[in-house]
Amino acid sequence: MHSVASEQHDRAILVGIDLGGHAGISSEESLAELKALAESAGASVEATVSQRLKAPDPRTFIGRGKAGEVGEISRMTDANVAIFDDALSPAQSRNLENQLKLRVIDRSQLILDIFAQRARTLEGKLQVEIAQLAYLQPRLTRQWTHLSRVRGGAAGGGGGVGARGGGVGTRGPGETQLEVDRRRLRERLTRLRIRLKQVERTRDNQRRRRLEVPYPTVALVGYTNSGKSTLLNVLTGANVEAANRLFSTLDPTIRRLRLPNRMTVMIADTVGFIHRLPHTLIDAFKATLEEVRTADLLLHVVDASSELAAEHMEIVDRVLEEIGAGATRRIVVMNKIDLVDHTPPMHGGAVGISALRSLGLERLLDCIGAELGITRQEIAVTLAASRGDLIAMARREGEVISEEYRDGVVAMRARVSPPVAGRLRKAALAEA
Ligand SMILES: Nc1nc2c(ncn2[C@@H]2O[C@H](COP(=O)(O)OP(=O)(O)OP(=O)(O)O)[C@@H](O)[C@H]2O)c(=O)[nH]1
Ligand SMILES: [Mg+2]
Repeated sequence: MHSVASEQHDRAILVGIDLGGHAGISSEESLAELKALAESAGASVEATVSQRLKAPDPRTFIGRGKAGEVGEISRMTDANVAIFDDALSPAQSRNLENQLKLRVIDRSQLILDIFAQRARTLEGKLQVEIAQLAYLQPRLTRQWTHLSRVRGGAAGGGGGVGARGGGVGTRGPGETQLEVDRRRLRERLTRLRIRLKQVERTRDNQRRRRLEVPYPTVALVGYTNSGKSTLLNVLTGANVEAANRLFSTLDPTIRRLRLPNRMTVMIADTVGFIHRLPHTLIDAFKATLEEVRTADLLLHVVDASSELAAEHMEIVDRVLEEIGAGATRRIVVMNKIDLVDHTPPMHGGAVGISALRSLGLERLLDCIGAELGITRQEIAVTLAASRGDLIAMARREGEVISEEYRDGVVAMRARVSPPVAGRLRKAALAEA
């Protein structure tokens, strides 16, 4: 799939509208975020245009006069792409491209483009391409001739959509170029989805094997750029790229972490969330986000130095709800406290840390231990005395209350995490 804003250095003009009077992130703040997104994609921002409107224009999104102004500015600044902060309808993008004589993309396409640049694993690449094609599907119209241009043919000339000659055996009689493009896109989507299913099955098996190692899992979640990867690195010595740009991390990384209370957990870094995350992306990434959905505990990492911390938290909560992790227990981690001179508001047992300066980490680890400790359960099982491995595991990962050996068996009472309890029960000769 083509990358929309990355091949060469793009010069962008940003366009947003202000509908006025809604809570949450203002249009100005949203445009500032769009600028960070554009720069994260490798474009330079030449100008930003905003218009106050009661409602978007159904034909050109911004008013027609404003569109003329955007065209003027783009010529003056030599911009080659206009990036709109809001979702454009297929017709709006088309009309704008015709009028502005510029490539026109919207926020969703920009985010998809960043994801396309960052995807490293096969699974990530498949997910991104599926999201891009799903986005393109309803936009594939006669005027949208990208696919046909690639093959060097223009889709039907003037007026009607003409059937093209030639290509015997590749298309039926009378099938138009547009229909061919649509069919190809559908077929490619189907192929990609089948391939992704296969890749996911492998990953699922890996996860199941990992879960046989009975460690509770903790997932780092949060707004993009809040410091999740930095925290994973400082806690586990992992080597995940952490950078001051949006969506550094795409593919999940999982590491083992030993807590001060001797509990071992698996901790997973995940993709960041953002204001108006494209839906095709959430859908495509459902499987990757499985790490979040199946976690025993979420660490919601917040950039406490951001003026929009509260709005970001709300957006993260909403996405968690949407992917089915709304009910999972969580610790709110106020990160980057080295940048705030006042203590950030610590509602509901939040923990303040600086991942970069290693501040507050012991307390965070204690909180993780305490939260997961709550889920420890007391079990009484009889094991074959030869299962020294399991007895050692119970001692290592939990608290053994009593052990009694007789006649080649051991009766044990212990307080352990649910996965350890499951393992012990599976191997038990009897349960009290
Ligand atoms: N001052 C300060 N900067 C921090 C702290 N933690 C992280 N950062 C910086 O914040 C930026 C983003 O950090 P990352 O760890 O990449 O953030 P992330 O949440 O993984 O971001 P995505 O993967 O893009 O979602 C980097 O420049 C970090 O150095 C902190 O405690 N204090
Ligand atoms: Mg990251």
